[in-house]
Amino acid sequence: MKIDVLTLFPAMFAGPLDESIIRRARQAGLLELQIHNLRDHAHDRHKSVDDRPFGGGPGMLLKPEPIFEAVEHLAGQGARVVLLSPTGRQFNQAIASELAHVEHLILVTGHYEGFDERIRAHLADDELSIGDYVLTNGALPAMVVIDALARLIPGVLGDEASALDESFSRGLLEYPQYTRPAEFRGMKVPEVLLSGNHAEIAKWRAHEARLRTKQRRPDLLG
Ligand code: 4FN
Repeated sequence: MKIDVLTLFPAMFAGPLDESIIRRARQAGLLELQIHNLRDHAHDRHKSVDDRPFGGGPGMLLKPEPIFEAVEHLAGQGARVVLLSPTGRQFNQAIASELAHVEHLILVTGHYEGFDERIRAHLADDELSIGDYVLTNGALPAMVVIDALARLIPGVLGDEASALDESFSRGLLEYPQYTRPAEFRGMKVPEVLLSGNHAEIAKWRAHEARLRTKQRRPDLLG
């Protein structure tokens, strides 16, 4: 999978995407990730990428020309152009699974007050938000999306972590888990988990997962 990111803050991407599983995916060639500075696509000698909104009002908007040209420069046939923006549909595991099949993704991140509307209307194929809070720019959302997609690329995860997908695809939160010691400061591990009775353990876990989901995230049960 190839992912291009357009941002005004390429340096923000340096640490998080060079660690752990993402790093291995990149080294193995399973994930081809390129971060592009939007400012490199500005025309004028001041390298301006933003301008004031028509009609007045506070703040600045990202101009259409640099973003259109950057995307056209990167997009071959069939690249999916995704805008990260609070106006987007909320990113979730189902969207991650769907996007993980895309061959070439271009993520466009915002700054200032946002984008000229023509970018949204005529350039983007899709618009995603990672949640409802005010951010300074779209770099962290882009990294969240990249992280969620990367681990779904076949070959990126070992068997252990893949198991997590099975539990999530059942749509429930995790059941409580314990490791040694069996008693810590008077706090005991539930007896059933020490019993060796695998059928009882599976039953207990299924019950706890459902209970916890119902109590804490009823929205996941639909
Ligand atoms: N944010 C809200 C309402 C109005 C504006 C914002 C906001 C960065 C360029 C967008 C934020 C959150 C999740 C991108 C927020 C995301 C962004 C995201 C984002 C600078 C303009 C801005 C009602 C959601 C609180 C700033 C609500 N997922 N504007 O944050 O890019 O992807």
